[in-house]
Amino acid sequence: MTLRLNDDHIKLAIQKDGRLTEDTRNLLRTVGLHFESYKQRLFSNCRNFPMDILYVRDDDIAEYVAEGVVDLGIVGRNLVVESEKPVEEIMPLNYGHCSLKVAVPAESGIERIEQLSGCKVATSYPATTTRFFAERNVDVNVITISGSVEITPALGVASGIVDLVSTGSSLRLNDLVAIDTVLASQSIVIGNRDALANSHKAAIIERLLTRFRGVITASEYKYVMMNVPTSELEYVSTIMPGLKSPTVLPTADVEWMAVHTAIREDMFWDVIEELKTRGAQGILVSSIEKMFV
Ligand code: PRT
Ligand code: ZN
Repeated sequence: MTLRLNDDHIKLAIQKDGRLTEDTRNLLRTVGLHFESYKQRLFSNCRNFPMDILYVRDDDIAEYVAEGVVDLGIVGRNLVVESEKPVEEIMPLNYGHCSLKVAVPAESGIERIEQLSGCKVATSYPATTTRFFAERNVDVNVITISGSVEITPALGVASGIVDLVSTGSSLRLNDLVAIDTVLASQSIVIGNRDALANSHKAAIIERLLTRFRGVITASEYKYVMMNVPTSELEYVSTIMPGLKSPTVLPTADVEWMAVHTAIREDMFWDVIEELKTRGAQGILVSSIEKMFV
């Protein structure tokens, strides 16, 4: 594949049209990149960053990165593992979460993968599936199917499947239950090893990754502002696992202090409930667009 791209630029491959496309484009725009993305385009140049973006099928991204057709790719980890290509897994992006699971018909009574010994298992992930069962010394016959894997047990093609699951509704719809997890996946950045060893390219890549980190970190925190009784301040400071010490400002009333801090999303509700029991009032919460720690 020969493309007329700028040699001074790094090249990034992203999914052209699929589940990851919108989130990936949003991420690139949130980090301030300006680029055109018409549906029919194969690539576009960033107007304000030395990078060209290629739009391809997600199945090809790991190969293009490994071969150096592009320097970076954004793709589901599931496909990177399945490709077995020598690429660097650089950074998880916190979207496109799913897992590759072993599932069987609900009425089969099968609960452990060992019970699939000697059986057929259908999947679109033959390499990952073969490795998974081999590592556990369970001898299965892996059947490669390119789509609609979940209907194969009902068709009598296989006793079990290995397929991607996010909400699980597709499994339920087909009367299947998950009995094990092969791998957890999300959208990740992968890199070509030669590009990462090239100082010119590595510097541009690091600039891009710093921007990604700013957006990802921000999505994990909420910014909280509140008034706290001065008498409770010391205790309140200890329960707020912010970044560093919270910012504390006096208010017109000496009995109250204004406190500003960032709180991790996963502890957020517990902390807010505790703050309320300690008399905090006027709690304002906002999202953070970008955050560098
Ligand atoms: O055209 P192209 O080859 O680029 O795209 P594609 O059709 O091969 O892939 P696409 O766009 O469907 O998925 C791209 C990536 O999204 C995958 O490689 C995963 O990394 C990620 N992803 C996240 C998922 C899901 N969630 C997911 N739920 N990919 C597929 N699914 C399937 C799942 O297997 C099931 O059949 O969606 C269906 C619904 O899932 P439930 O569990 O929500 O019912
Ligand atoms: Zn695909």
